[in-house]
Amino acid sequence: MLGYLPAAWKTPHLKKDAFVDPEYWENLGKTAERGTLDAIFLADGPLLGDPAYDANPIRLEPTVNWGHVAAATSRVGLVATASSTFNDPFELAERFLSFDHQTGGRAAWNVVTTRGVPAARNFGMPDIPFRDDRYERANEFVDVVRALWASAATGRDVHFHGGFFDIDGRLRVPPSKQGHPVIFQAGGSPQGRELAGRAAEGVFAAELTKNQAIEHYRLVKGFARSNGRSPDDIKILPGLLLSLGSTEEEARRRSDEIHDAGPPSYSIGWLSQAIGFDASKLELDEPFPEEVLAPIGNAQSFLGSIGFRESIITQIRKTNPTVRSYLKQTRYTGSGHAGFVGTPEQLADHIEDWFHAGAIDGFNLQPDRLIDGLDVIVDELVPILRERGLYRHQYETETLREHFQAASPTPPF
Ligand SMILES: Cc1cc2nc3c(=O)[nH]c(=O)nc-3n(C[C@H](O)[C@H](O)[C@@H](O)COP(=O)(O)O)c2cc1C
Repeated sequence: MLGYLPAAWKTPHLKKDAFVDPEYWENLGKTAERGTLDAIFLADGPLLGDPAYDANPIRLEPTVNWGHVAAATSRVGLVATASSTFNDPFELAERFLSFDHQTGGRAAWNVVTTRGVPAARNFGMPDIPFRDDRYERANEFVDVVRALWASAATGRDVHFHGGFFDIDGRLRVPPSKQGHPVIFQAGGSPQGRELAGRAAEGVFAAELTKNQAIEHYRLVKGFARSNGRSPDDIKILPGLLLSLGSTEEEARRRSDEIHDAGPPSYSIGWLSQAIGFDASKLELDEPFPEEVLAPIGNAQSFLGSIGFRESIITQIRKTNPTVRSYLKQTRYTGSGHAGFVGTPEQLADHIEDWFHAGAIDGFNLQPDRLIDGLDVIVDELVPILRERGLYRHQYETETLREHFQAASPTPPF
């Protein structure tokens, strides 16, 4: 991950092997820690991304990658994504609890069900299972993992017999400093929201507008309540794609420069997979045809993320732009994830506004290019938030669960 704009890799400031360079990652971790950020986050999937739109296809497995950063830091949380469709719960429970020890109680597991046929082909499956099936497995998977983590504390074996998994036994790994890793969830379909409300302590979401975010927030907190949880036990953090500058013009110029360094296929390719339609076939100077915007006939077999698709279609319907102007506009508004282009001061206003509107508990900030974008967050945004009394001046706690004020360490079983 070199940045959230796909052409971020084009900068001469980066070494060619930054993707896998321990020093690059350690520096990012140290910078985040200098800003007393709660955590840093890695999305992932067990497949090689399509280079037509994914410019960050080369990567190390996240828990291994965070190993370098864990050793170079002592407070910042480390969130690693792992799929419930293409892992085994016993193996994952053990791997993540070990990772939590290695980080001194700063680890989180982001549960995803994974889209993308190439992932299925890596596991001997001809196709990705339907969304309902993936989420059914995900729910059971999370139950098994939590039961195994709880059994590490009680010392009693788990006896679990479900539709997907059978386990009689327990882990070798003892409980960690924060009990067990914090659980995140990413996926904005109704099934994803339900899973989040039931089991997650952090939610990574794709919400383009404040109203969409308020609705998502209300729904997920509602699911938490109906599962007997306190809504405060689950923190909702939509992505926010950032280009920052000392003036708005400078920030726009930076976004334009990074975009223009890459081929147009990056934005068209991303849009195609996100909406489930080959956008290269669309007339650039025409509005999007109704067949593209209409609800998907078979949501079950739609391969992309419903969360991303819904937020993009809502955005297009609002202004009915031509394809060309939509692609241009998304440079500043984001696509899927909301975008923000402006000054750190304006960003602080934006964060405050969404927070007070009940749309977010925080943002998963996504700098256009990490190597110089993360410093601006730490050195310019964070001091403004501190001045306004909205952000910590130093870490007051040690574990991610404590930074995050997430749910109690050992959920009851
Ligand atoms: C904000 C957000 C982030 C996501 N991150 C990942 C990821 O890192 N890896 C992955 O395999 N899927 C990721 N997904 C997709 C879902 O977990 C899942 O793979 C998808 O098919 C179901 O998403 P849905 O519930 O939005 O339909 C993400 C989805 C959203 C909305």
